[in-house]
Amino acid sequence: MNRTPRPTDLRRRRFLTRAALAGGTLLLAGCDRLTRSDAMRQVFDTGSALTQGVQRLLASRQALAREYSPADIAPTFRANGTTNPDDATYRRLAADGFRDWRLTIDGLVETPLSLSLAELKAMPSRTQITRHDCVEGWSCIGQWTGVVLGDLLARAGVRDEARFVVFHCADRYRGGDPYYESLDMLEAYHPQTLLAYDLNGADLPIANGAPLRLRAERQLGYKMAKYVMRVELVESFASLGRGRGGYWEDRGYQWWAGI
Ligand SMILES: Nc1nc2c(c(=O)[nH]1)N[C@H]1C(S)=C(S)[C@@H](COP(=O)(O)O)O[C@H]1N2
Ligand SMILES: [Mo]
Repeated sequence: MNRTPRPTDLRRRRFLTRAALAGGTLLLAGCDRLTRSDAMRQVFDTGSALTQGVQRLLASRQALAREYSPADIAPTFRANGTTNPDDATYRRLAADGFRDWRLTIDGLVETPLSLSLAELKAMPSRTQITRHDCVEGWSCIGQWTGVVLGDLLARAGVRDEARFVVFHCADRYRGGDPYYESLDMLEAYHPQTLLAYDLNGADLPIANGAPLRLRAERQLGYKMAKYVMRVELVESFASLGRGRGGYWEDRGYQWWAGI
């Protein structure tokens, strides 16, 4: 049934087109965190009337990162950034093979969780062979196994106000500020976003983030927090670190690091 669009419909349609175009352009340019996340939020707020452009934008954010074959795996996976946290608690946990280590999931969740490595390993897992790209200009292919972050979030029950997932790490980069990172909810629920405990079929080495590190396969390396101790659901990251959503973001890197 056809009807003449009301002015509000037209305005809304124009807005959606603009939002989609803005999002699309930014996706290609791979930048501007604020405009981009605002556009995404407004797109969701407008609810059911999604235009084709918006649907295309959403589809590209759901796309899978390329997965490789076992023959492509690098003989040794390069380590970068912190390779051995000197935090006393971390050292004590590592000395004991992380038997007493626990992952905390808290913040804007229905049920805060505290899970041991054994409990994480008992959950359904996913294995993927992907390429890690570091802004410093190197990449490395490795096989990762871990818990799908979305499964953990579902277990904790994410509250409606939550907009970002923050990863708190055990290390202070070069003895300075604590390393942390954050993802938006779309990236957090992406099927290839894992908390990994296994690299190339063996326990994750300390150099690569033992006992648990983030894999967000469509993002640059600095987003993939190693030595994750706590996953916190927040509405805003303004009060964390210097307020830009991550250790390197606080020092000028883009928050949106999609590749
Ligand atoms: N906790 C923590 N996570 C971190 C870093 C770090 O220094 N500390 N470095 C980041 C950077 S820049 C990269 S490229 C990858 C390196 O991961 P890898 O050591 O497994 O290669 O970890 C990221 N996650
Ligand atoms: Mo990096």
